[in-house]
Amino acid sequence: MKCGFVSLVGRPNVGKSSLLNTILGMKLAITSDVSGTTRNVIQGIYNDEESQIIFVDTPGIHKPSNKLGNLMNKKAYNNTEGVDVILFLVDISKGFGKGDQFILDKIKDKDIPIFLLLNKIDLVKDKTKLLEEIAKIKELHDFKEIIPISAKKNDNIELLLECLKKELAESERIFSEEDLTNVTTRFIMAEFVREKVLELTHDEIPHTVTCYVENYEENEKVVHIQVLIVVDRDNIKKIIIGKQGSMLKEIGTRARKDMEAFLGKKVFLETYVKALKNWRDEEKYFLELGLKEDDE
Ligand SMILES: Nc1nc2c(ncn2[C@@H]2O[C@H](COP(=O)(O)OP(=O)(O)OP(=O)(O)O)[C@@H](O)[C@H]2O)c(=O)[nH]1
Ligand SMILES: [Mg+2]
Repeated sequence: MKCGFVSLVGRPNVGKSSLLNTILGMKLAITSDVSGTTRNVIQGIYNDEESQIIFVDTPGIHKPSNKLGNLMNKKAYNNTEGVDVILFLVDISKGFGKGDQFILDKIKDKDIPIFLLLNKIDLVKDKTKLLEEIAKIKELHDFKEIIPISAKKNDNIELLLECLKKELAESERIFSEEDLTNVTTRFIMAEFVREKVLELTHDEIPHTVTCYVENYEENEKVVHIQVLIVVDRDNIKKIIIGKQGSMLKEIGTRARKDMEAFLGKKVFLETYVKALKNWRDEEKYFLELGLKEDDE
């Protein structure tokens, strides 16, 4: 049995969480076309007959503009320590940029094999240009593997898993086969709501929305879930609620579908929004995001 830890790192929006979901064959981590979607480190445990691979999804590494950004970068770097392989993702439809180089410089001397994953190849029409780009990137580091993939279209994911297994050591399973992740179901439910907020409001609202499950009651057939959406300004609250509550209703409808797919049960979801001034400055904000404990 081949087992080990593999972390996913890269700039925001390159497709780390999408890749995690594709590998697991289910939606565990939320994704969006807005940068900075992932805030927490999320482990997803992949099992097959011959392996167990613990994939560690991390926040995109970026130029931080506030305390939250700093903490997110730190989380991402911390999770490149002690792993067996680093998957370094690049959005190849955009090419290899300064931000990618910055991350490579931080991880390349760690004595951990790095796989360079050129994601979003489905968007690359000019294959000659792609080959030229690969030739250039090859010179930057002695990557263990360079694999063009599409997390969205499931291209080369089998190949990636085969290559990973070659790098991992023989051992017993580390977690039981029923274990799926390190995060709680409540956390995942709150994330589903946050994803819909990002999806539906786009650039109208900043990334400072936080969602909590305030109440979670489950019986054999149904789950009742109450989610609080916290923002720091009244005008953002208004946007999220929408005309006569229409936006909030749509957020709820979409999130409920994901919840039902995940839980395999009928879900009654209630969502409401609160604006709390200075929310982002509060200690509690960082604590609740789970970003504090091992960052000291
Ligand atoms: N066309 C295409 N789009 C992709 C692919 N992989 C991811 N995306 C899209 O890219 C966007 C960002 O994906 P995420 O998985 O959220 O990216 P991330 O790297 O986790 O981003 P952060 O959490 O912000 O660091 C989403 O809109 C995805 O649907 C791909 O292979 N092809
Ligand atoms: Mg992500």
